[in-house]
Amino acid sequence: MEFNPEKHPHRRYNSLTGEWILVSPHRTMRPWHGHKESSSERPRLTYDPECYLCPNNKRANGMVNPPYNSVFVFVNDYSALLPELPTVGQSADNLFINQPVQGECRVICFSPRHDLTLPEMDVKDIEKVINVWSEQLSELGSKYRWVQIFENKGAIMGCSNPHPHGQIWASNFLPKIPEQEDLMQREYLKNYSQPLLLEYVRREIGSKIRIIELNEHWIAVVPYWAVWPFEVLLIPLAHRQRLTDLTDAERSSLAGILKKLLIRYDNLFETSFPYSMGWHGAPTDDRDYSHWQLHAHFYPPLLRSATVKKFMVGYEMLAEPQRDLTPELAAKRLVELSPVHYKERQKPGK
Ligand code: H2U
Ligand code: ZN
Repeated sequence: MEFNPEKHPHRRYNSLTGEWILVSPHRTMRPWHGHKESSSERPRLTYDPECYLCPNNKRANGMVNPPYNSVFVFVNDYSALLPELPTVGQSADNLFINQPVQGECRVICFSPRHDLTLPEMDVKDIEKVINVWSEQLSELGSKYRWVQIFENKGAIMGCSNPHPHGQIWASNFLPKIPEQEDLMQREYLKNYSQPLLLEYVRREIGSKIRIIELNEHWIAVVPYWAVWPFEVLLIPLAHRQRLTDLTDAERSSLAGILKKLLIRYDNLFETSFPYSMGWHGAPTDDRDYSHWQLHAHFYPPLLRSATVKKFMVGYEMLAEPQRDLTPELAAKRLVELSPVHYKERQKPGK
């Protein structure tokens, strides 16, 4: 019998992190059970007097938000990292090891409108979010080695508030995942004389089977090594190390592809699609990072419906991640969806 990756259990290697994942495609020979639950969503208010992120409202620590009308950034009232603490004093023990850290955490409101999400915002307004991400990276990156820009979306992801917002955590240390990606990309450039993700993009464009969206400057694919059912990797086509390196044209086409990708996500189960997403660019110290290629990861937990999520338990916790649906099939499902947001289609007269 010949090995068929569409049918036979196999492992795939994540070339970006150096981790393996078990793929069990034979388990999806069952019919597709995806179903929609749009009826459970109620329209939201444009302004919610109870929301701690809406303009003019009071936050938990008593501070009042300004009457902002675009993107608004504030220092997280419950920051996980704090600036100006001792940086020396690392333990010398060989078992009980710790390290003092410094950092800053901020919250970024994408819009003053309480009822919107990124895919429902105008491309011009998404572009403003991208510009603020870049400004924040520039400012915090001048002080800290790693700036993690991310969005937690949906209650299922532990997000506390539907008001469209993300977070920014800056630290004087390189956290584990970007450290692995740094190592893998550095090795790849050394061995093959080109950046890993640029070669990856070239190969994905050649094969086409995992592409969700492609425009003049960006590609969105379900990566070959995806762990989450509908995981996506978003990468610029040109060699860019950080968000701050993007041209104006690349920023506006990023806004366009983000909107298109997130509309597909929402349309999959006709629900506001939950996920954690975030940017990985070169660390912001002054070492040589020519091996780095900027990219964003999207990790959505949903598997078969607006409520059925993939659990990372059992084998995943104890051995390694596992998936049934192949990344190729996941890509096919996303590509087959309407490019028009389901809420637009549901409006009277459409
Ligand atoms: P989530 O996106 O995970 O819900 O996080 C929202 C953040 O907002 C969270 O980190 C902060 C929380 O600390 N926050 C404030 O800074 N002020 C508040 O008044 C409430 C929440
Ligand atoms: Zn709000």
